[in-house]
Amino acid sequence: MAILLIRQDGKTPQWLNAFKSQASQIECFDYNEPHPKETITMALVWKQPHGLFEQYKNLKCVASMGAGVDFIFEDPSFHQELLMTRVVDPLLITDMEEFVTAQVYAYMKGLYQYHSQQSLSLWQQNPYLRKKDITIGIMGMGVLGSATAKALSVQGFNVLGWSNSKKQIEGITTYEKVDLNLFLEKTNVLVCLLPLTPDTNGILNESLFSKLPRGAYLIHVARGPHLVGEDLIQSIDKGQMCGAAIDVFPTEPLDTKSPFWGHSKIHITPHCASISSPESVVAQIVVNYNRLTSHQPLLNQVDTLKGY
Ligand code: NDP
Ligand code: OXD
Repeated sequence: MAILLIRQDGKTPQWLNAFKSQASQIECFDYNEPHPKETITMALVWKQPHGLFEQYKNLKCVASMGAGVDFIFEDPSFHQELLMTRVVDPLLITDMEEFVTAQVYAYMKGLYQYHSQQSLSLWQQNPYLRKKDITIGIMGMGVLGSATAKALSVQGFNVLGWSNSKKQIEGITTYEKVDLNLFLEKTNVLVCLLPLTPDTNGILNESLFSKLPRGAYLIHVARGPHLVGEDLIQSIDKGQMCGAAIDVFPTEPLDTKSPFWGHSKIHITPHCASISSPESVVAQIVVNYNRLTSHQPLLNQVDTLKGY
């Protein structure tokens, strides 16, 4: 029995080192190196090339290295007999809370505008917003959305949450799926923390933006395909949206020719809102590997019928 690590962005050595220091007894292989396919029972993946899983006849579980699992569902070689797990990790949660909070304050205080002014040596005070002027609406009130909502609420922000099923969270007004329009009409800073599924693909579009109060701001930290890029640019150009901070893109790295790069009201970060820490995450993978070996239920198992 062994674990196969499949990712192609050069970060595999960090993960292998974390296994070496925390569980040297577990055999782990890098997909990019020769490995005995018949020994593999768990695949630990991040944006794996599609079509590989069927080559591993003893594979039982595909574990995401992150919170999202969209790239596993999209792989035609993933089948219903395989188990799927994802990351639920305290560091991933606090990193996301902090990133979204930082973007909210940067927007409120107009910090991006001062950054542009600095490049022009322009000394100019601009009006800014206060907490009372902002209602933050979070789409997706799961592990990351709920924690981020609570972190903002504790700091005195007015926070709303929208999700498939209604949540009860002290201090936060929550809306269930059918009440999307009610949620949108009260939100002027929209945060997307939805999983990418067929139901949420393209959800951030012109029609949705038109239901927000005029001049709303978008903080998008979920997945690239949630957002219809041209719709955002048009909505900004018309003044319906006043700008956006975007961390995730349909193709990453973002193409150097993308109109987002040069847009003065769009602020880009390279999918860094919250990055899985191998040192922190490997511990739960080891627990799950041992559970898999002893036929016990897994932690953070994804309901493959639900799709996220
Ligand atoms: P969860 O699965 O815990 O939460 C998902 C939430 O979205 C749930 O509240 C769910 O509702 C809601 N939801 C799902 N589908 C719909 C829908 N069609 N309509 C309305 N609500 C819906 O996920 P996490 O919070 O752990 O992660 C969210 C996403 O964040 C990940 O999938 C990933 O894409 C992204 N991410 C981005 C990172 C970055 O660095 N930019 C880092 C980590 C994650 P319900 O509660 O009723 O099921
Ligand atoms: C994740 C991510 O899903 O980093 O964890 O986007």
